[in-house]
Amino acid sequence: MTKTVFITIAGKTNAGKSTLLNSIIGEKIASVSSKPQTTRTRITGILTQDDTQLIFIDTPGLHKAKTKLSKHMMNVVKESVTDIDAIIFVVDCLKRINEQETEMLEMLDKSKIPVILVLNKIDKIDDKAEIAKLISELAEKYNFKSVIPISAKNKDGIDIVIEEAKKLAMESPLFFPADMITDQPEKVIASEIIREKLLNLLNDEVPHGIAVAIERMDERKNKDLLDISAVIYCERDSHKGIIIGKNGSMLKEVGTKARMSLEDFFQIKINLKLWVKVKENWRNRESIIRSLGFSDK
Ligand SMILES: Nc1nc2c(ncn2[C@@H]2O[C@H](COP(=O)(O)OP(=O)(O)OP(=O)(O)O)[C@@H](O)[C@H]2O)c(=O)[nH]1
Ligand SMILES: [Mg+2]
Repeated sequence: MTKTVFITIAGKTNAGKSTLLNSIIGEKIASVSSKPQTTRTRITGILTQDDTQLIFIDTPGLHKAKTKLSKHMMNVVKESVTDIDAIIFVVDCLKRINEQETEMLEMLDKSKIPVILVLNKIDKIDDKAEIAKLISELAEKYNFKSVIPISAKNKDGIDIVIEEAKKLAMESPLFFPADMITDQPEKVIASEIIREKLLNLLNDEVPHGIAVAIERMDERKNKDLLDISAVIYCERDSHKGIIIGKNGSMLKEVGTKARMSLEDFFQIKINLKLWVKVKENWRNRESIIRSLGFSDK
């Protein structure tokens, strides 16, 4: 009989949840950046080993919601931690536990859902006693199924996370084909790859106001070529100028980096066309949030 388990990956923004998901799956399926609030929707990663299927759900990071988009993102988190078999709660071991994390840990403690605590970024700590201290501090307050120190970036401890996740699997038919790694539609993956490049290349407040919509994605007949056209939405004319850059240099760099990652993911030559448009204050406009696919409803 096969076994499955659904596990939500939750925690503060920038803790390394998406990096962890990518390391578990062994492929880049979730966008990663040093900027907070990188992940905006739930991203499913599927790992099937022998007769066990682990289904991980990466979520937007906990933060104080200031825009309507942020509120939708926090609703996605709330929905993703109920009706689930287990939670992996990721903590950045370099940072103090904040209010949002405490609130969620208390909520999970009451819910009786098994929680695996993952202390991430241990590669940045030389004094291992520090890690032990943090573990005992948290384990004293909350009830964890297990506590695992890892470095998601260096793929250190990932095998232990997978082993612990497997212990929670229950007899059931498989929900996805064994070779499937995500249920994200191809257009969503493509737009996330482009947005990730923008997050990594741009500074300050510009990246947070960006959304990417794929207008077209067609494979040319008889040619191994995929045409992708995407629109980059931003909130202001001045931001549009920054995204395009001097003589189009920034957009060109984004395009080149995105095309390379897209070709890597889709394993086909790609012809990428990018446009930049302004939609003022879109993160507070319900209809635009919905049309871009970020609504939690
Ligand atoms: N040194 C170090 N950096 C890490 C590690 N894991 C993640 N990072 C970095 O931390 C930053 C945030 O990583 P993400 O995976 O995007 O974090 P996240 O929790 O998904 O963030 P949100 O989607 O905003 O909630 C990136 O710059 C990563 O490269 C780690 O194990 N060690
Ligand atoms: Mg993320």
